[in-house]
Amino acid sequence: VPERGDAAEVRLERDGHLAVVTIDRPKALNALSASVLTALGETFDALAAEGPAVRGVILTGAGGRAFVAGADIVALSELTPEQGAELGRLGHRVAATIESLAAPVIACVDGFALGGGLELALACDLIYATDASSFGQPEVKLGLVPGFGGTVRLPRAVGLARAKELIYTGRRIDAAEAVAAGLVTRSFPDRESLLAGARTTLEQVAENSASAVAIAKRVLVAASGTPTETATQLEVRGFEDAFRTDDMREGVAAFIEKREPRFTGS
Ligand code: CO8
Repeated sequence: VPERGDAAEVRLERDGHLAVVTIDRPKALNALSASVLTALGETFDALAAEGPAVRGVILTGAGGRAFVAGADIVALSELTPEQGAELGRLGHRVAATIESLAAPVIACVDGFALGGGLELALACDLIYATDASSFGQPEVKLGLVPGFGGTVRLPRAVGLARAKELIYTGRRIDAAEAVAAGLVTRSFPDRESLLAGARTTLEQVAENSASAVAIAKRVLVAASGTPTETATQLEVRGFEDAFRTDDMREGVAAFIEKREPRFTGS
């Protein structure tokens, strides 16, 4: 099993055509220091370099208590405003790396997903969680504001009013409320079933055309939050791109010939 990124804080394991990325800094509840963020970015860059060999990614936290309890507050205490902005930009680059990966990424939350931790989960395609998990944007309790996409992606996930309530109060919600709000897609009784559930979904995705899934992800990410006209143009371009793929010719031919398609991802 090859490892990339900083082995001390971010682990990468391969499981056939799936990958599991684990943030492993349990003593600080997997808090995001600059080095964790850099290692995460490098890990997702390495997965992107593997191209179609990677069909799905699980992102999770080690230690059994947290996905990620936010930015590293000790590190934040020493930053100038300019360094704070730099950290924010580093975080946004990591989010962009996750969103630009062709394969879908599922955040598997088992415990706290707070502040930058919730924002990291929001950069993934889906959030699955154990029942015992909790979610929140507690930045205002520290005199801070979300700095890693919380004001952008949380309203898209749960609607503007719910996002405002969560960001202004800083209150934590449990997995049941997060499912009801549309933030979490599925919840599970324990970590084992959580990871198994994410694997099942990613395997189901991997049965389909990799190029079609990649185009769908690209359009969904790019169109999110844009005006209808821009979004529909992006969709038409994606639809056109699908027509350029071998997989589209194969998929429709297989349907017409009443056989299973043999997708190559090209
Ligand atoms: N940063 C650094 N250390 C942390 C963090 C954190 N965010 N969270 C927990 N820890 C540490 C604790 O200090 C403690 O360390 P030690 O054992 O050395 O004292 C250890 O983890 C265990 O934590 P607790 O003892 O506090 O455990 P509890 O069960 O009592 O409480 C909580 C768990 C509720 C999760 C609590 O730890 C907590 O409130 N943590 C902070 C949560 C928070 O406020 N997060 C938001 C941070 S701000 C942010 O994320 C800004 C986002 C912008 C990012 C931009 C760049 C990408």
